[in-house]
Amino acid sequence: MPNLVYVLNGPNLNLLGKRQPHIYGHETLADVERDCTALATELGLEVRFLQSNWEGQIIDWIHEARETAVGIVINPGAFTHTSVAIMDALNTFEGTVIEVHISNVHKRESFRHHSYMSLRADGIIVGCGTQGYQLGLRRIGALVAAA
Ligand code: DHK
Repeated sequence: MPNLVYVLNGPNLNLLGKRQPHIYGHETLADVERDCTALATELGLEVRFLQSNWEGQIIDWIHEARETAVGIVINPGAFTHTSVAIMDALNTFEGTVIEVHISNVHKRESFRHHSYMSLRADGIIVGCGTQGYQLGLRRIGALVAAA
């Protein structure tokens, strides 16, 4: 049974490709899911790719991942900068957590410079576009292979 990785996406990422493409690019979330699924197969991982605009839903998925997954790749969208509750949920997860941001948040408004997620994340990928998700999967794949 392949090692399961949750790829979690927060608010507004359902509009990827349409939303501020000069910042977030032209790829849709469906494109990202397709690429992650293909890469996961190559790495011997299985991906559960999810998006919600609701904080509680993301927390419930993290709780689900506690029971089943070796890693979480998470782009919490704006919850990155506000959600102690998502950080607390991630702190209950014992596998690898990789935080991804499509844009380089450090080149943007100062309120985007702080991340509650980074207090838990094992790795952080910022400003690599949607490729960041694949980099996150590769990192988890490497850790699983080395274990
Ligand atoms: C996505 C968002 O929706 C923003 O709220 C974050 C992040 C940045 C991203 O770059 O993927 O500030």
